[in-house]
Amino acid sequence: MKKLMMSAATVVLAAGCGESDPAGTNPSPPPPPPTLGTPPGDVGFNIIDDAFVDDQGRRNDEASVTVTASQMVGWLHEGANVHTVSFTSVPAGAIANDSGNMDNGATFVQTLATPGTYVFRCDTHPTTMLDATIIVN
Ligand SMILES: [Cu+2]
Repeated sequence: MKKLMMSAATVVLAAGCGESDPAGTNPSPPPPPPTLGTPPGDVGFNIIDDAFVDDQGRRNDEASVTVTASQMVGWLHEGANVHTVSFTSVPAGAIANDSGNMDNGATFVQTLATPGTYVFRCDTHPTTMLDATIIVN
């Protein structure tokens, strides 16, 4: 009889392994970083839920691309939350449009005609997703 009881307990424990782990006692390894898509335009940024990411993997205030005035800069939204591309600084006389709210899968493209440095942020996360730059030569 004792042996039978042990078997029953083992079955219960084994069944528990396949269920959720609210106590966090059985952590699984973190998932690999997501593979990001290709933004539209000549060069651009991926937008994920905590960062603008440039074509070299740099994020937010370290993210920067350099283009010539005839090139198109694109953004591809691959996060789950609403984000914007909102310029906080542009060269004198330059025009840069705001993307408005972007959802997952949305794209945004700008051709920036005036040389200089353009700085943008996300207006829905202005303290965490900020100071990414575009340099137009
Ligand atoms: Cu945002």
